[in-house]
Amino acid sequence: MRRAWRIAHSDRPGPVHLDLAREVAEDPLSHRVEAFDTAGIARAAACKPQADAIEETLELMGAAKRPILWIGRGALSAYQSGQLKLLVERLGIPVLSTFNAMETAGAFGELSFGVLSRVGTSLTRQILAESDFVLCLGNSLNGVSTKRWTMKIPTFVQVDVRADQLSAIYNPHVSIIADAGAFCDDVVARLDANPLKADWSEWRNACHEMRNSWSDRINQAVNAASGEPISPIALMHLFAKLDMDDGANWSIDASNPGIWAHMLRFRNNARVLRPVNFSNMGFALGSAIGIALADRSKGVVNVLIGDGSMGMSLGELETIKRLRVPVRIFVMNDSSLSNIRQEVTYKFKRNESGFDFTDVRFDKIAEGFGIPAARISKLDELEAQLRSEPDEFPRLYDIVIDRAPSVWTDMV
Ligand SMILES: Cc1ncc(C[n+]2csc(CCOP(=O)(O)OP(=O)(O)O)c2C)c(N)n1
Ligand SMILES: [Mg+2]
Repeated sequence: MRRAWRIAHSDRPGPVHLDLAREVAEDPLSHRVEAFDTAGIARAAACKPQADAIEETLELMGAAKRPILWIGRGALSAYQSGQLKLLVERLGIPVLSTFNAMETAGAFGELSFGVLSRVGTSLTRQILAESDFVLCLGNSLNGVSTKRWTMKIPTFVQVDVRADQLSAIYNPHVSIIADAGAFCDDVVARLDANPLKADWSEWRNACHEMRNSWSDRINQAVNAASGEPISPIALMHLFAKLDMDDGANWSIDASNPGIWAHMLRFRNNARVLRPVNFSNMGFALGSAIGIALADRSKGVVNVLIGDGSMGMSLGELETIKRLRVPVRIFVMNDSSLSNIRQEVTYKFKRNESGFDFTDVRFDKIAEGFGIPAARISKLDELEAQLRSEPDEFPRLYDIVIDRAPSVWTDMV
């Protein structure tokens, strides 16, 4: 259990699978189980960086004109503890997040520019392309982040508590084995004593201009969208407009829902679950039940889920109803396995059959389970319902989504 706790809380924090042998599960406990010292384990896991590696990093960064910080899930504990915020304030450089660290996408106010992944947004792709130095913190530069290792990355330093994540595919100029929080503390202390002379205000301004153009592109896409069926871009824009990504809980399924969600800004300790590495469908609803029940005081969990994934998860609705699990389910219903259809069209220029469903009424299915639900065909209907929503959950919105916008070509 000590080991499980350590795994859950260090490195990339997350759930741990405990595999109990049957004899262990059947045996009555013969002694009282004492609580163990979790703070001690956390201290032992906080591996400190070497001082000369920090000097080398700051020398490279100080010589750069357009540095960025690209954080991954390995930096999540440092974000939650506030250590990362101090580092970002001291450095004053633009911050990108990996898909796996989506909850940090808007964590640092004006310095946050969102999620860079295989798809990314046009803004995050542009910022990486124009940068000349990247500090990768708790970011393994995996296939999802780097478009299967085809992205060009300039001079970079990689900091990770796991040695096997360093130089896995890309070769960093400096690699540092350290806990992200310990790295933040040491760099902040070093900069307090001896600040860098570099002035990156021009670069910051250039990034802010890029963001303004990006907002214009989003507004254009939203205005150009026909009202019915609902454009996925306009749906994300509505969530952002209603601040539904601010400090909130989200569980997001595989496929296009996760990709369109790159447009959200997740601020103020939002919590976001998604199946990054295996991108397994049918993840979001079960996970939402887990986090909603783990701590009911944290409020409602928003679920963003495609109709394909929803079809795979229907049995969960019974559990949700019976245990009155506080979830707000948004089904992005485009009657299709759109991500796959769009990939085939994009890569192979073919339009095969086998991706599309008939029109399934998930609102009626939810009602069959006793869960209040509505079918939404227009965005202003959804906005009106969300604004006057009773504070009672679970609840499901079956949203008719326009399947035409492709994540391969139309991501803003
Ligand atoms: C368990 C599982 N089976 C199959 C896949 C392959 N796959 C990836 S995306 C996708 C389509 C998902 O459709 P839907 O949930 O409706 O989302 P959409 O892309 O249409 O928004 C499929 C079949 C997968 N990722 N996981
Ligand atoms: Mg679909």
